[in-house]
Amino acid sequence: MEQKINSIAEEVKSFSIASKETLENFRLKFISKKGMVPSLFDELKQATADEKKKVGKLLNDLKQLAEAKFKSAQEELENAPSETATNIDLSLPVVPNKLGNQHPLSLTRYRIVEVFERLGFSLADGPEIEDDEHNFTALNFPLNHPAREMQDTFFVEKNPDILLRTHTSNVQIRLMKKQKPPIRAIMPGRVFRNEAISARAHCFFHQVEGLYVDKNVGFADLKQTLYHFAQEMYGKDIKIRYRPSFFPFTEPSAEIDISCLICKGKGCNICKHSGWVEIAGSGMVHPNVLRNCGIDPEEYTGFAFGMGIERVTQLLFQVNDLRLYSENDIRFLKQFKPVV
Ligand code: 2U9
Repeated sequence: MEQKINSIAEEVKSFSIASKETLENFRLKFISKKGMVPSLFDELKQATADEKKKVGKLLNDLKQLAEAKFKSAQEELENAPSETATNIDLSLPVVPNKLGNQHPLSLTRYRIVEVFERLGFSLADGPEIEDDEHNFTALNFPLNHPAREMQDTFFVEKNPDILLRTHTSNVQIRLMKKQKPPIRAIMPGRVFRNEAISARAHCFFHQVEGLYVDKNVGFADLKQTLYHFAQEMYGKDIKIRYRPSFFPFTEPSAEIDISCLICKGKGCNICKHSGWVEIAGSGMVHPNVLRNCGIDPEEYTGFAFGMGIERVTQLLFQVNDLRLYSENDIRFLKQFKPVV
């Protein structure tokens, strides 16, 4: 029996416990009721008194050895980090989260809105599907104006005409019909023109228009407001000029040019060697338009302006093809930094 106890003691010592599963196997094999150690105690009961004296101590030592090994392995396994945690390689570089990007047109719109909000302009919004009255008639468009033709505007219904608005001026009309001056607001929004798509034209684009109606509003207010806008947008060194123009809804009217940002006015391909690029249109609100909205032109005057957000963005970021704005190509979109 002595030999048997020694050989089981060797087996206990060399038994490798690396997991909860092998710990349980160890318990079953050596210390459970039917395990090797309790069976040796049963055997000992049949031994002679001499033999009991001789191997009793050896057997107790074996029992303590097996139980101590079980206890320490159990504690070690309980305190060990979980298997999944140990499999993580902390030296690997992180996979960066792919953050979205603000669209360049949104970036420009936020910048434009910010400049005018600081001047006390509020934001106004209106429908993209509009009737003839708010898109054309109230704006003093003559009946034979080309914008009223099928090939220039998208008509949803004819007689009475329902169409996709060709400018955000419908919002000014709605505002003036609803609200008494003073009115000082800007209208950003999407507009539609029935045009073949190319690098320089699209069937939809985005505008910011503005309106200031009050007593004693004059052309000097228009000039200074838009000069301030150009400086805020393109820097203090920018030069601005007003060219006489015609729009049915303003009188007098002027196109607004800024000095070319690429060649600083010297002349290049972008400005077609003129040193100037067009950024907006403007004018004093036509008395007929004020009257159409229930505002007395003898009491109130106002200025209005309109600009294409695509155009302002093109000059800010040198985007040379209008189609890029709506193609959703991530390589184009991710070049523009979000405004924080
Ligand atoms: C009301 C009265 C007047 C808005 C104006 C322009 C001149 C203009 C163009 C710029 C480039 C449109 O995006 S674009 O193609 N706009 O030139 N817009 S004055 O005048 C108004 C608007 C509403 C009631």
